[in-house]
Amino acid sequence: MTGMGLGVGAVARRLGVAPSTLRTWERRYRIAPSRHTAGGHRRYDETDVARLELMQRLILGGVPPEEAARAARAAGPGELAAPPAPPAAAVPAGEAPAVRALVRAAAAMDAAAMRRLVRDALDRDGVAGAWPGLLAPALIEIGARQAAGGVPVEVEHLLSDCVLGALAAVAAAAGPPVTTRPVLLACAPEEQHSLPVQALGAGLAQEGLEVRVLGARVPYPALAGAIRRTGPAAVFVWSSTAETGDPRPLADLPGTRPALRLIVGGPGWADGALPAGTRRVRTYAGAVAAARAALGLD
Ligand code: B12
Repeated sequence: MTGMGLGVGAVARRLGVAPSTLRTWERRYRIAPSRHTAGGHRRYDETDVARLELMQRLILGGVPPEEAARAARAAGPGELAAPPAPPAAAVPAGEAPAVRALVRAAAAMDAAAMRRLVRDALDRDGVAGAWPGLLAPALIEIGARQAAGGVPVEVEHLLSDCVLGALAAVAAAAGPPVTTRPVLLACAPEEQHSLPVQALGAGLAQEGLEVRVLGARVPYPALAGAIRRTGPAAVFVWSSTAETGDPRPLADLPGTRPALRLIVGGPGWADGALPAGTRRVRTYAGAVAAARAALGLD
């Protein structure tokens, strides 16, 4: 840190929050930098940053913001210097910095920072890079924390909504498709985990494939109807949990001419019981490759 201290943007990046969050904390909870430049810009020194980090750690640990701010304001040098992160704030050290930042922002329910991190990654890396590199690992980490009681379920809902919104924007901005036979994407009946299907749909659209995304909880008769009406080259069905991964009804889906390729993905499918000719894919890239192969693109 220079003698001038850090500006609000640099501190926000360090904490993985939006700059507006720091301004809100200052306004609402009176956690302010000790100095301002002659032009009135905020300047945070090491102690100011340590105070903010303590406030954030307490909030992530479940302390209400007002109380966290009071404790951070009152903290002496010893408390500010020792940063044993509470379990909720600990992101496995192996995670990429971007994943850590998104998980932190999600745990703090900082929607503005989440949207910025998600949108930047999608702009920079496309869905093919951002889903496996950032979005899926962050979702898995938040899911694991939620299951362990580390974060409340509303965090999972907010992160899902933020990712779904960003993926919808990508799909809407995709150029005209270069293929004609569509790829149909659906969740298995009663399967609410639609994120992978939305990610794959947006990613395939970004690659110029014609897609039809049917979303969450698609009953098999509805999927059958969509197959008859659209004559897809490939049908992708997602199941996240064993409750929705019964493969038997897949055998009764109608065929098309030329024949469609049935692809299944997600940890819910029971191995071994899939209808003959069904392709099971285990990664995002594997799903893209299977869809492209069904269209004769590779
Ligand atoms: C977001 C989320 C939700 C959101 C879904 C929002 C939405 N529109 O999608 C909401 C809040 C609605 C939700 C609800 C529920 N959820 Co939920 N949820 C999740 C979470 C955090 C992410 C889901 C997701 O997108 N997964 C996809 C990717 C990111 O994860 P993955 O499948 O593990 O990824 C692996 C592979 O599949 C592959 N991969 C990754 N991406 C892709 C993409 C493609 C195309 C392919 C082929 C492969 C692939 O790589 C990974 C490593 O191997 C997961 C955590 C998790 N690990 O999945 C829990 C999770 C799936 N949910 C879980 C549960 C229990 C539920 C509920 C039953 C909770 C409840 N009691 O109500 C309900 C309802 C379930 C239902 N009937 O559908 C459990 C399932 C446990 C189990 N094995 O049965 C999980 C695993 C959380 C946990 N750790 O316990 N959930």
